Amino acid sequence: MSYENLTVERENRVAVITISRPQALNALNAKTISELGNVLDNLDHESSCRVIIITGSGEKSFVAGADIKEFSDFGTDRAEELSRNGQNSLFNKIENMSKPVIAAINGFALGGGLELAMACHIRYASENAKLGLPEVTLGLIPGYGGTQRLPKLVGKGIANEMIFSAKMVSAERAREIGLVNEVFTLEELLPKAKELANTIAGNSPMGIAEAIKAVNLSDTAMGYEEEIKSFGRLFEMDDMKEGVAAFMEKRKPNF
Ligand code: CO8
Repeated sequence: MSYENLTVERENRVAVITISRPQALNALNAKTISELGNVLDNLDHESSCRVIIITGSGEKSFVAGADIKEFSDFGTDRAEELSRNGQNSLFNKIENMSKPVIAAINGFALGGGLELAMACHIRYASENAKLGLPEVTLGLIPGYGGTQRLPKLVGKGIANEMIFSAKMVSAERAREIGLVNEVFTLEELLPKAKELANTIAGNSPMGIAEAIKAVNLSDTAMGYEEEIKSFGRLFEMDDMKEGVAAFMEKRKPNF
C-alpha cells in the first residue's frame, strides 16, 4: 500500500515508518495522522513485524508539530474534535500497540511532534535534535497528550518549565532529564534504533505484549494486579513453554 505522507520499509522483523512532508518539516496534518493510524493498525496485526520505528524524513526535523496552517480558523468544537480524534486514532493507539514502537528523533520534535515521540515506548535522538512544547507561544496548550505524558517522563517541575517557557531542550538535556534514552550522531541514529529493534525482535512477542499492558498501567492502582494476571496468562502461552524449554536444553529460544 502506498501513502501520500509516509514511507514504510521492512527489514527482518522491523518496520521503519518515515514521515515525509519536507515542505512543512514533517508537520502532522489530518491526512498524515490518518495514514499513521492506518499503517499502525496493519502492522499491529502483521505477525512478521515485531518492532516499529518511527522517524522523520530529511536531516532537520522529526516532526515540527501539528500543522498550524490546518487548524488556524477552527472554533472550539472542531478543535476539540481534532484533539480527541488525534489522541484516539493515533497517540493512544501507539501507546497501546501490542508491539514496541521506537521514536528515532532526527531533528525538531516540537508540539505534536514531541507528543508523538512521547506516545512511543522508547525514544532515541540524534545530536541535532531539539525538543519542546511551544504551544503557549500560539496561545494554546499541548493537545495530543503532552500535558499528561511529559510529567510522567520528566516529573511535574521540569514539565511545567518546558510547557510554560516553550523553550526547546537539546538532545543531551533531553537525555539528562529522561525524555530520550540515548543520543547518537545523525548517521548513527537509525542503525542504533534498528540494532535495538532487532534485539527486541528476538525476544518473546507474547511476553513483550503483556509487558506493554502492565507498564502502561504502572501509574494506576490496577498496575500490580495486571502484572499478576499477565504473569499467569503467559503460563498458558507457547512462548513461555519455548523460552523455559530452551533454557533447560541450553539453547537459544526460537520465538
Ligand atoms: N505547521 C505547519 N507548517 C510548519 C510547521 C507547523 N507546525 N512547522 C514548520 N512549518 C513550515 C513553515 O511554515 C515553512 O513553510 P513555508 O516555507 O511555506 O513558510 C516550512 O515548514 C519550513 O519552516 P521554517 O522556514 O519556519 O524553518 P526554520 O528552520 O526557520 O524554523 C522551526 C524551524 C523552528 C521548527 C519553525 O518552523 C517553527 O517554529 N515551527 C512551528 C513549531 C511549532 O510551533 N510547533 C507546534 C505546533 S502546535 C501543535 O503541535 C499542537 C499539538 C496539539 C494539537 C491538538 C489538536 C489540534
